[in-house]
Amino acid sequence: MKTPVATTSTSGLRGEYAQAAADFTVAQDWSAYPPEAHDRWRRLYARQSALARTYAVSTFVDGLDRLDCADAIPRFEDANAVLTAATGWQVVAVPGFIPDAAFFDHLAHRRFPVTRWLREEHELDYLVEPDVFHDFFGHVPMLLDPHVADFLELYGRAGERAIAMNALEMMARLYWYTIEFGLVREGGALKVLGAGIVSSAGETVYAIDDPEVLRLPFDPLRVMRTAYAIDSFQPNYFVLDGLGDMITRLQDLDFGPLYERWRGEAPLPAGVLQPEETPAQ
Ligand code: HBI
Ligand code: FE
Repeated sequence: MKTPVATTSTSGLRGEYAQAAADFTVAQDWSAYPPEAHDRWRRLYARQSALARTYAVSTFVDGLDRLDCADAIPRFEDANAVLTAATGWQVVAVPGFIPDAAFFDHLAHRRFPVTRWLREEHELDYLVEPDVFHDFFGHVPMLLDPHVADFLELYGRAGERAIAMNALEMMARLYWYTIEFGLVREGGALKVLGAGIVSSAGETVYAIDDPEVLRLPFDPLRVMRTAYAIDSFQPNYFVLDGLGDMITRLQDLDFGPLYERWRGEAPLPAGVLQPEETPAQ
């Protein structure tokens, strides 16, 4: 899944936007999925969950097991029973990619927007927009973790100010390089955290095993200053020391002065080690 930043129009996107409420939610309408869609989900799940057991952070694997969704596209109301008890999060169905302000408002209120439709058969390996497999399989298991739960709420609450300060790109990179494409150190090993990686067969192996790709220690300002690729595997990844790392490093950070100082500067190119930097171990 590759999300363009600062989308304000939903025209040209896949999904039934005409049916959506003002907050862009729709009914999941689970009974409308044809048997082929459930079968496609089952195959995607089998492939990606096997990879995740080797490559993903244990929090992801545990969360995935708790959601018990191997055999069919999950019913969001079933997931909500698990989520509410764990962290107070909910998922809400949306037609697809939604405008930034609506997206942030949902996150700020612990509602995670999950796209209703599933990719087609010819898109099993790659698609541009988020679908229910990326959104649910990739993101929802992590919502059961208290650190990720708090981080996403904080990110949602920070959205309005970032938009007002014309610094959305800087803030969006924090989401991109953690929630979507983050790596995390666990028991001395490098593991996948991000939903964009864990929902992709090719990138899961690449992000962890490729000896050439640049992996840098997570640093909020470095992340906010780094461009990202939306149409290829990432040229660099950032490595957290643990899931608590992202929230503890951000909760007391005043983004305002950072936006003021850096929003007008060209971003650092992805994949380039800067002077004085050392890659993550
Ligand atoms: N909408 N459904 C959906 N999923 C996203 O990941 C998403 C979005 N709207 C805006 C958005 N992401 C990003 O532009 C923000 O995180 C900056
Ligand atoms: Fe995503």
